[in-house]
Amino acid sequence: MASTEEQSKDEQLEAIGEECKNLILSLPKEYGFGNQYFYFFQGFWTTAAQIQSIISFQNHFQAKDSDVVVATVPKSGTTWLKALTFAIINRHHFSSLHNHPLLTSNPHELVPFFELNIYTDISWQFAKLDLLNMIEPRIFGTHIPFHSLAKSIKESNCKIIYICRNPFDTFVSYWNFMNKIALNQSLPTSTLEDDFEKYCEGLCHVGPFWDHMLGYLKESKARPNKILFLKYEDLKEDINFHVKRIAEFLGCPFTQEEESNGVIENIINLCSFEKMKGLEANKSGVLGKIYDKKYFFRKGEIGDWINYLSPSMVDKLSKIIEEKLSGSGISFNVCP
Ligand code: PAP
Repeated sequence: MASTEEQSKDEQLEAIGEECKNLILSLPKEYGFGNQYFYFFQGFWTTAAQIQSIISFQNHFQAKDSDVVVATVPKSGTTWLKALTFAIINRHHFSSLHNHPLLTSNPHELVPFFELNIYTDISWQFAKLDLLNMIEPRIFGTHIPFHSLAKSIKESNCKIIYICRNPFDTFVSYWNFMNKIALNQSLPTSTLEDDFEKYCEGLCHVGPFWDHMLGYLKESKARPNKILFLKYEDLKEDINFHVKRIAEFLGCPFTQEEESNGVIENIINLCSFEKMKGLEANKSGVLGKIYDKKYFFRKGEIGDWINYLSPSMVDKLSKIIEEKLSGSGISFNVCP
């Protein structure tokens, strides 16, 4: 836990322009997950740097009907879904797997985040893109809740694929990730107990998680051709079915010939946790200045939470899930 003196200053805020800073200073502010300040902006918690880029994204992004957006709760399978989406959409360009970009690039380098890569000046600046001249269909990633996406995404015919994961494993994955980053930067780490409390209060990036899930779920029910709602555990259980489902949703179903030629299996293997974790492209190197690529591949399992959470934590989070999500249709398989 950081000291009170350390807590008093939000360094992200120091780097932000005057106009945006005034807006941020008017928002509710709390010290949250991973020793960061969070602001309650447009109905969710996020950091000062993110607010600046989300506003820029909302003001400037022009969606095309052919765009595909991979939207996720952090630590729910973003890297996996970006890889699968990229591989499915581009399968005709890279039918020989020997020169596939996923063998030499991390999925986050192939599918940029709006708020972390494209519309940011102060962090993770590795992908300055010419948006108008990107090869179509353009594929983007985001953690932004549905209601705060740029208007043109909601109004155009572009497609959104959403993934969430059981909150027990998501929390454990998030906590491990944030602590590795803190250690790497010689910053104070936070205890599992402290971060668990913050997570349960929704005081984490794009939290609370239940509102994030419910927002995308509602839209996916209202517009099933626009938003495909997926869960990490379902992909783990039957990846073959879900790869086909994603391709159909995107309007590029696999042909009989592709199926018999093993195209689906090739994509599944290329994007599998074991394959991706073992690639040099994901074992070394850094995204932006602080995110070691290897941090995105830890265990890739369902149920690792059992090694971290006490019975009382499990009880508390179970009650929150029951209270916030029961009746919504969202339920999770939490065991391997
Ligand atoms: P992000 O939101 O920061 O991009 P994200 O990719 O959503 O992270 O989450 C990382 C989790 O997905 C890690 O889970 P773990 O900590 O429980 O291990 C990571 O291991 C897992 N993961 C990454 N790639 C894959 C993959 N190809 N298949 C399955 N799980 C994966």
